[in-house]
Amino acid sequence: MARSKIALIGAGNIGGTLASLAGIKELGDVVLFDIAEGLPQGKALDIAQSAPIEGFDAKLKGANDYADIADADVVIVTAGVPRKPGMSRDDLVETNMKVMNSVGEGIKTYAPNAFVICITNPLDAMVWVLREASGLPHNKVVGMAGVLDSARFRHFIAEEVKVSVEDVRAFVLGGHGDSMVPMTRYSTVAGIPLPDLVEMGWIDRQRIEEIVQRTRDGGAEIVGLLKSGSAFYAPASSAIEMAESYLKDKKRVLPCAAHLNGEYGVEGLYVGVPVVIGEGGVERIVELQLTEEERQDFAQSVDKVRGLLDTCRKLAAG
Ligand code: A3D
Repeated sequence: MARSKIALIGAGNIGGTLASLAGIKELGDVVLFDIAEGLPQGKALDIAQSAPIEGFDAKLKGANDYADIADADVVIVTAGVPRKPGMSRDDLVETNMKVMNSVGEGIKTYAPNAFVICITNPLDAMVWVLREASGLPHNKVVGMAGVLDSARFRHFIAEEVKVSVEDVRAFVLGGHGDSMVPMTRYSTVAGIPLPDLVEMGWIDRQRIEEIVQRTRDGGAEIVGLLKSGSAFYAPASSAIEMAESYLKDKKRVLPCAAHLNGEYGVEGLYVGVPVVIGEGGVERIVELQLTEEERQDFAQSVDKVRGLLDTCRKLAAG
């Protein structure tokens, strides 16, 4: 049986980490594409040389021509520019929108049957632009953000209550980062919801609020520390978890930026919600009952995404 083919558009910090993880997890053969000449070729060769030590079989190829992504099963997009200290994700709109248009064309021509995961920021708007440019069905184009936001939340909670990260589950809705809506009543430690842990005296409400805020600011905290570029290890792990669920038809329930068609009362936008990812791409959108407070937070988050899309449409109109 032929191996799956994974195309990574953008061979920067996240792209290189994605290639390494895809190899180590033996998800398939990898093509790293970038407009920068030499960069994808160099990273592909370097990672291929880690294979004998890590013990994986995968072909790795660097490319500057979209023809090399032909018939990819999965495409993960990180092409564009990341944030610098002091910048918001929204400051990237103009540059990254142009990049999404060219990447979308490449996917439309060479990999129209792929499952496409967008990581480029500002995520909820860029995944929309990429879908439009590629013309792929909405269920085959999805954005990575919720897995990362919930991983950050899980890490902080696990540290706070001193248990394994494996036993902490978190649930987030809404746009990426600043407008994320953490669903604390559905976030658990070994199945015990956080509000119950408050009752049990493991953590207090104030501390949960602080952790929620640190999670919202999680990307900026790392940008501030790195001083050039943004987070890349956890974002890459997050997208690989989504790709794996598709390739192995695992039907994981993961928070992703998915296209809503009336769910949660939202029409025609990409927003972070829990979805089931399997061989059909986004196979199901999980629609939760929200409390009044959660509904308001979610509506605010959706408004932010809508505002960003309006900016994109204005820019597109010139
Ligand atoms: P970086 O290391 O700069 O890599 C981006 C790569 O894209 C570079 O190698 C560029 O040469 C390449 N590139 C630029 N334009 C094009 C183009 N037209 N076609 C193909 N390649 C191109 O950035 P990174 O890997 O750290 O981050 C990539 C993106 O992910 C940025 O937009 C970040 O803001 C975003 N990001 C998103 C999250 C989310 O959770 C959504 C987290 C972290 C980073």
